[in-house]
Amino acid sequence: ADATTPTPVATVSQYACQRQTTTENNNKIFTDAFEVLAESYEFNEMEGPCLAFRRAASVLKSLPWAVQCLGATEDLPCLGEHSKAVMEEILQYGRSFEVEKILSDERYQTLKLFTSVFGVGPKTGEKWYRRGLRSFSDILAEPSIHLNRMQQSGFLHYGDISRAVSKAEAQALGNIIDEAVHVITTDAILALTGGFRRGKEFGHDVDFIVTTPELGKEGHLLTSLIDQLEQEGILLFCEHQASTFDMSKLPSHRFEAMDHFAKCFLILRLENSQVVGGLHDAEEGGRSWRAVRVDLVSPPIDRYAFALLGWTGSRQFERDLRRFARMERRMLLDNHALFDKTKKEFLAATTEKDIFAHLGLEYIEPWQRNA
Ligand code: DGT
Ligand code: MG
Repeated sequence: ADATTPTPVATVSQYACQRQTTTENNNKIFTDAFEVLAESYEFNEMEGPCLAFRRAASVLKSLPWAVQCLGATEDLPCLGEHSKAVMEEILQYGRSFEVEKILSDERYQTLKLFTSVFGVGPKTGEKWYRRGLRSFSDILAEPSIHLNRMQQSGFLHYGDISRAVSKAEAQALGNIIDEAVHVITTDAILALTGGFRRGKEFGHDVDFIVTTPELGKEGHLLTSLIDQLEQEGILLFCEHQASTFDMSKLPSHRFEAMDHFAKCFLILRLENSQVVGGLHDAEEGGRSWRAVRVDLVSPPIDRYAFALLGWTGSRQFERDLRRFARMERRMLLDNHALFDKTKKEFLAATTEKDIFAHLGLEYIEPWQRNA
């Protein structure tokens, strides 16, 4: 080769949907620090810096190498001055003093604790903090606090559902739900989605899509499935949200808004004997089961590809898919549809590959979406 030809350096895209990100993270020391900063900004309702740190973390997660000096980050997108200053501290001292300050901050610690309860978001956490509450016993001893059903279950099953769910446990739940849904309809479609579809070893919950090939039957399917799980005696908690889906609406601009499909947020009872390789921590305590958080979403079959893509995540991957569609293609994407603003028409898709193709993106496998 000609010695004067510069070696082409693969440039890293600013969009997670143009990067391949496996579960292997070579830059965890930096991304853990960025996640603390992002969360702290989130607790302070500073969306801009929060997203900036999430984007920076996502870029570092995609690298097949570990950053060993700041010079190596020169050509990387989404790393601002603040991110680089934190990285420099970590490179020099092995830790970030700014991050350590946040971790020892009472407000951060309390909001982190409160929002770790199922059904408690940053708003409620903040409200409790402002009332001077600092611990679970403070909350439970305060007579004027009304906990909703979800929060009551969150406290009741706190130990179990704050412990990570393993892949084997996710598979066991998949078998249980698969069996239950096929009692209702033989042609039911069940798909594992969320972090476990991306190949993660552990998760905070297990996410499934459940539907039927017959358009319109999916609403009744979810309620029947809940009845079936109840009859089996494994339904510990269920919050069902009926569908508010309306195809006449354009895709939503707001990412954080929930989608409009019928869905339910569950806590299920999983017997150790149902898990391959069985034994987990709880059994040592003399228990033969654990509680697990499960989300079921039930889109109409013609929305299946969009729902699958939207629920597979990661959240950062989803954010960037939408941002890419809007900024680079003048298209609107959400969990329901893809709309071309130039052609003023919806673009149909039966597979995830169809959606990537409409967007002019190289297909990214689920296990490469851990952005
Ligand atoms: P984890 O924490 O181990 O369960 O990890 P994931 O990636 O399974 O996260 P999860 O279960 O919270 O959500 C799975 C995907 O579903 C997520 O990447 C995007 C989608 N999703 C879940 N909740 C929402 C939501 O409130 N809004 C939107 N737009 N998407 C959501
Ligand atoms: Mg999940």
